[in-house]
Order: sequence, then C-alpha cells, then structure tokens
Amino acid sequence: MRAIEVEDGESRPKLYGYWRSSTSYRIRIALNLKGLTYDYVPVNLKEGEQMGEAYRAINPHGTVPLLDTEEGQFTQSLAILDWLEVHYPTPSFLPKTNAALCRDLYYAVATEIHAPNNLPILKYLKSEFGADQAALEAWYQTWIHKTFAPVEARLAAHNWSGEDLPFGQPTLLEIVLIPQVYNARRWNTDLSMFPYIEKIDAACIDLDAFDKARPENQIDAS
Ligand SMILES: N[C@@H](CCC(=O)N[C@@H](CS)C(=O)NCC(=O)O)C(=O)O
Repeated sequence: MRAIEVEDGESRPKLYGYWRSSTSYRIRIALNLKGLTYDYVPVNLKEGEQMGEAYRAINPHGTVPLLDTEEGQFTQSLAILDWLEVHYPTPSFLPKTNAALCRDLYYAVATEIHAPNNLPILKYLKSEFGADQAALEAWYQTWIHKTFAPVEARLAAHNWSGEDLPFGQPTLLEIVLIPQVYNARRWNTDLSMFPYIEKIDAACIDLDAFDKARPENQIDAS
C-alpha cells in the first residue's frame, strides 16, 4: 500500500480528519514518516459534521481520525499508530535503544492531556458550569502543565542520543508531542519553562513529514 509501490487494484488509505484535530495531526505525521500517501477527507468539527448521520454511519464514535484501510476502518489514533508500525515497520516509530522510556513518555503525552481537553469536555464546561474563555484557558493549561512538567524533567535527565531529538530520530513521542505543543500555543500556554519540549518542537518542524502535517498546511484549514 506504500504509495510508491502501489500495485494495480490496491487502494490508498483514506484519512478522515480535521485540520485542527490533534489526534488527526498525529496520524498525518505518522503516515508521512512512513512515506505513505493517502487520501484526505475533511470532517468539519466546528460545524458538528462528526455528529451527523452520514459520518456516524462510518464512525459510530463521531470522532476523527478514522483511517480507512484495506484491512478495515480504525478509529483510535493509538491503534492506528500500532497498525502502521506493524504493517510498515521501516522506518520504525521506536528507537533501537531506550524504546521502553520512549513508549512511557509517549503514553503520558498521548493519554493524559487529550481526554480532559477534548472538544466535548470544553463544551460541557461551558454549557453546564458557565465557564467563560478565561476559565476554559485555565482548565486547558492545567492539564498541559500537569503532564508537560514531568515529561520535561525526564527529558532533562535523559542522556540524549541526538543533538535535537532525545532518541536520535522521530519516534512515537514526537508524533504525539508536536500536536500537543501546537494546542498549547493555541491556548496561550507559556512554554518557557519547558525548554527541552520546545527544542524537540523546533527540530521537528524543520522535518518534511512534520511540516506537511501541520494544521495550516491542510486543505480544510481556514
Ligand atoms: N481516542 C480517540 C479520540 C479521538 C477524538 O476525540 N478526536 C477529537 C478531535 S482531536 C474529536 O473528534 N472530537 C470531536 C468530538 O468529540 O465531538 C483517538 O485517540 O483517536
């Protein structure tokens, strides 16, 4: 299914996503790192398209991303990353050394921040508890800080195998970290106390796979 090796009759994966969705951003980075081309189907979260009947018929969760592959349709970004790693092992999302530490940091960033900061939670805080923009920002920044602080401390203590990236190559950690840095900035989070995280972000943004995946570079960006 690799684009450059597509055989007759084989179809490309189709990614249903939204330009500003951080879980869609993960999958765009991952597909690019694996050198895969894919068709992109925008689902407008701002207009609630994810909740519409047409999309729910494809994805009952009413969320993006969804990756439509020849093996089935997958709706969970971490499961999609696993699937990509199994089917396209090269280049690997994991470093040869310190893979366990890499995974540990990856799970922290991937699982602890997105859930409390996801769109339905913010909407609920607003509608049920009257949270205004300042309160929502404080909420959002709280959960970024709670996980970024220990991740930063562990990155500072880690013996980096590359000058710019802790594991010497882009890994699962960067795939989930860069979208969270994007979100953090969008929500006016002060990142100055996280110099290692900022250093990783600066290094990744220069890489083609990450640049092409940036929200601003998507066809549905507005
Ligand atoms: N556990 C899912 C979460 C997917 C998710 O919540 N995506 C967000 C966008 S980042 C979404 O579609 N939110 C819209 C909604 O829940 O209405 C994953 O990791 O892929």
